[in-house]
Amino acid sequence: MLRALKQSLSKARHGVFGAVAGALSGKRSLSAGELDRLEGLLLSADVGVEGTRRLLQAVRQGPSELDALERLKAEMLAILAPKSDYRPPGGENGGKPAVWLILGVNGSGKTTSAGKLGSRLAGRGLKVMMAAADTYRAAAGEQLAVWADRAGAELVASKPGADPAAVAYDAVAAAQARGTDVLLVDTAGRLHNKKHLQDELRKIHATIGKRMPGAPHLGLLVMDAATGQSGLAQARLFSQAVPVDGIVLTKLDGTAKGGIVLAIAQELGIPVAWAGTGEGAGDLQEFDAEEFVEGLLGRDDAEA
Ligand SMILES: Nc1nc2c(ncn2[C@@H]2O[C@H](COP(=O)(O)OP(=O)(O)OP(=O)(O)O)[C@@H](O)[C@H]2O)c(=O)[nH]1
Ligand SMILES: [Mg+2]
Repeated sequence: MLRALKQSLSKARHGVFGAVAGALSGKRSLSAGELDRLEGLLLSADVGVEGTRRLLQAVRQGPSELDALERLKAEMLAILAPKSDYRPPGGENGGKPAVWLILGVNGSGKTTSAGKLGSRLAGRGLKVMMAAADTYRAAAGEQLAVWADRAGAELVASKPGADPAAVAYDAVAAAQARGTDVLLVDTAGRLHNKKHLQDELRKIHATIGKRMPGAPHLGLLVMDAATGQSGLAQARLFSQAVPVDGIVLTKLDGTAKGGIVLAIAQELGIPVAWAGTGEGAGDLQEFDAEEFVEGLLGRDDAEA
């Protein structure tokens, strides 16, 4: 049986990365024309300029005992490996609650990812609370309530238009009072403009820290895998406002590209912690670099 992450990468494996694998497999060296074509494929897969340059270099000059595809895979792992196996702190690390701030542009999958994370943490026996600090969109709170219910997590609701920093503050107080292990704070991704968004996130971050020094303990940026190169700009925008410790890369099941993971690792050094692979509560995988590279460039076991 295919592992879940690899399975979810089926579209990417059959898309541009399938073309890459086909072009490199079994070859010891590539002609100038083949290298140009590879460059185009990698750029179109969202690997980014720096990542593409690094991969091309490895394909050209990597160890001669490896074929071109093996050299590419090894270099992809070298880009990802220092950033993988990242395990964020859970509520088990002493100070309760662990406060996780969920960030990202609108529609990236924040609320869904908060729900999946809540289910997963609750499944480990942790006491989870979710806070609806997205007060911008009227339906946001209801959507989070459904996820909290599904996860068996407590919910701190809010009214549309309420001050999200105040909601977050109250949620930390409630979590402290109730012995919550992990508090997940869902935020809004769309505001009037970038500065407003950054200012509001800074305020939420600072207000949480006022109630609980040292919190939030984790900033998770939720990013749609199909976002492409503007994902880098998004990550920079959020990082300028608050600390971003890890990325939840969503909708990997829907992308025919997937190279953005390499661009993020290469250019920003932010680890991808989880991958969203569908809309269900269980569709969240811990990111594993080897499984990811196999998922993009490996054989399709199911058809083998
Ligand atoms: N296929 C797939 N769909 C996903 C995944 N994650 C989220 N979605 C879908 O993406 C859409 C947007 O997800 P939300 O969680 O509402 O996104 P959001 O970032 O909270 O959006 P706003 O609150 O409007 O900023 C929903 O239809 C989700 O079901 C995923 O990993 N795979
Ligand atoms: Mg949302």
